[in-house]
Amino acid sequence: LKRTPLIAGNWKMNLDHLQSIAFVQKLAWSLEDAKHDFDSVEVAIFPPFTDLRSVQTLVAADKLSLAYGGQDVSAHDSGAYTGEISGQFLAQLDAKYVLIGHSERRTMHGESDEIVAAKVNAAIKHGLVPVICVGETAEDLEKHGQSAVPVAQLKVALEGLKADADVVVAYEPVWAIGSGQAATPEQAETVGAALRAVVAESLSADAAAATRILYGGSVKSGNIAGFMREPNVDGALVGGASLDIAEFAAIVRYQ
Ligand code: G2H
Repeated sequence: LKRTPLIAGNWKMNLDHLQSIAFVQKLAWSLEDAKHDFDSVEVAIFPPFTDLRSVQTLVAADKLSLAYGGQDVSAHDSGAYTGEISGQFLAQLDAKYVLIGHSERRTMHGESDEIVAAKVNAAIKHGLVPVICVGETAEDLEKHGQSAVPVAQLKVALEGLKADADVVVAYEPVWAIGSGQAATPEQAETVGAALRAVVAESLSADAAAATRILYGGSVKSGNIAGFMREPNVDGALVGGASLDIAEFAAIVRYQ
């Protein structure tokens, strides 16, 4: 079964409104100029919530082959949840994906595995594809080895989902995020294979074959090809390097 690789840019709280709209337009032109085949590599961006409406307008007006999504979603549908964004609102903006459980949410906003699982359910309920982020800290790595924590996190995140649930998994070792010190392709492959086994066990063999497992953590144009050669790495979640158009376009065109 062929899995279309996904290269995703997580802007975090970078790029203000003017920068982000110009960025989307220039990225689209750059990929068009390079005759990028969007059927062979899907491209997605995760701008701040406040830019999703503008991105939607631009993508629709110019018929861009660019997917986008939120960087987080509420576990609730609607109601008195000040500051939260419902999956329904994201779906209304034609968002396809949503990041869930990024390590910055887990560590800085106290998101437990259970909260992540509730958000995954909410995303699926509203027709979004959750990009479930998992990964071990340097301390976890030392104490438990590399796969144990991401495997445990993913098991909780997938609990109770249907056998054919459409999810993306992003393996992001916390020690590699924004540090310039990426994991090796071999490390990403080892954990990627372990995560695929969790999808098989928790959902189904078919879901495991279809699910894209991304690597994230200091990905750049110089190291993307090595990751993409691994059978259990189906793309990348790119932070810092997604903020530069030429660099991000080079990552998308890694082949
Ligand atoms: C990990 C990654 C994007 P960076 O957070 O999600 O960021 O590529 O800057 O390490």
